[in-house]
Amino acid sequence: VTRVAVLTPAGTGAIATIAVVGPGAWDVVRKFFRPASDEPLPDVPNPHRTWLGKLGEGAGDEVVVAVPRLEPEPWVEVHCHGGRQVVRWLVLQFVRAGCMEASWTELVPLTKGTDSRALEPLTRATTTRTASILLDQFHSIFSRRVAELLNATDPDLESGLAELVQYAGVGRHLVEPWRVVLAGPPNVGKSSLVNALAGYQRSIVTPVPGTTRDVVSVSIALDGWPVELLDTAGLRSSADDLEAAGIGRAERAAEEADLVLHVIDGADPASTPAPGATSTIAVVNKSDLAEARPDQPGLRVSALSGAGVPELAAAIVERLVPSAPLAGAAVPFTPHLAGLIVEAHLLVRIGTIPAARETLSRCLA
Ligand SMILES: Nc1nc2c(ncn2[C@@H]2O[C@H](COP(=O)(O)OP(=O)(O)O)[C@@H](O)[C@H]2O)c(=O)[nH]1
Ligand SMILES: [Mg+2]
Repeated sequence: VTRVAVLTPAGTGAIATIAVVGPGAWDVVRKFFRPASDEPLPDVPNPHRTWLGKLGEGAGDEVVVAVPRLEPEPWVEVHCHGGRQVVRWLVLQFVRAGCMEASWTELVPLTKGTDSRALEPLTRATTTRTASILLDQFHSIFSRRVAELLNATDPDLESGLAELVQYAGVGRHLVEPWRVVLAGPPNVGKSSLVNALAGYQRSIVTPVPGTTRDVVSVSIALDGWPVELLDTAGLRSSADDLEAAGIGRAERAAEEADLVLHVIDGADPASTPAPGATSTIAVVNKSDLAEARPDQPGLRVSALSGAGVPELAAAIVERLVPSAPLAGAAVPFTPHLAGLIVEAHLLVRIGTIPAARETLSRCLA
C-alpha cells in the first residue's frame, strides 16, 4: 500500500510538505508532475535528488519533488505552497489515484534505522539539549546498544549496564522536568530566589511574611535541563486556614521533589541551618546584608544582588545531573526504559544474569 501524509502542521504556512510512501509512490507522483525543465522524471528515481515543476491539473501548484530515500520503501516528498486548500487538493489527488491517507506519526516508523518510541517525547522536548539526546535515541543509539549488550559476555553486560544506568536520571527527565522545591521559613527570600534563578519576575515578592500561600511553579532550563522551581509557602505553623492549606501543599511538594533548597536568612540571628539530607542544598540568603553572619553552613547567595546565584544554579545541576551524557551516548530515554535499566543493573549486580538479560530485552521495541 502507498500512503500519503502531510508532514507539516495543520494550518496555513508558506510551505507544506506532503510525503508519499510505498511501492507506488514514485509512479503516482510522476503521473501528476510536470517538470519545469525539458528533462522528464526518470522511470526509476535516483535518491537524494530534487526536481522543480508543477503538480496537478490545470495551472497546478509549483512544487519541489524530492526523494530522500528508497529503502526500505520509496519515500517521495512534495514541497508545495502551504495554503490549506492547496495542500488538501494535492492530498485528495493522491487519494483518488489510490493512495491511503495517513498521519505523519504512522509514516515515520517506516524510516529505516529509527526508534519511533523516541518520536513522541521528541515532539514534547522543551530544550535543545534534551531534544538532541532524544534525536540520538530516535536514530536508534539506545536500542542498538541494548541489542549489543544482549549479545555480549557477562562482564561486558555488567560494564555496559553500569554505563547506561548513569543516565537513568536524565532519561526520566527528558520531557518531565526535575522538581526543585524552595523551602524555609517565611521572609527568608525564597520567592526572590526563584525570580533570581529564573531571571525574571514571576512569583509574588513582598516584605509581608506568608504571602506565597500556595505552591507557585516556574519552569526554567538550567544548563539545558528542564527544571521546575516550586516556590512554597513558608514552612511554619499558621493560624490562618488558607495559609495552613498552602503549607500542607508545600510539605507534600517537598516530599515529592527531586531536590529541596533549604533557604535561611543569613542576617537573621534566630535562623538555624537546614537539615543536611542528600537531596537538599542549604542556601544562606541575604549575604549582601551587613548583619549576615559568615559562620552559617551552606551556599551563600543574595537574591537581591545576584551574588552566588550562578554558583547555586551550578550546584543544582551538579546534584540533578552528576554525569551528563555526551553527544551520541545511549540514554534510556523514557521513565519506563530508565526503570528497566536500573532493574537490569541491579539484577546483574546481585548475580542473576539471566533475569538481567530478560529485563534488558524488554527495552527493545
Ligand atoms: N537584602 C536582601 N533582601 C532580600 C534578599 N532576598 C529577599 N530579600 C527581601 O526579603 C523579603 C522577603 O522576600 P521573599 O522573597 O518574599 O521571601 P519568602 O517569604 O521566603 O518568599 C523581601 O522584602 C525581599 O526584598 C536578599 O538577598 N537580600
Ligand atoms: Mg514567598
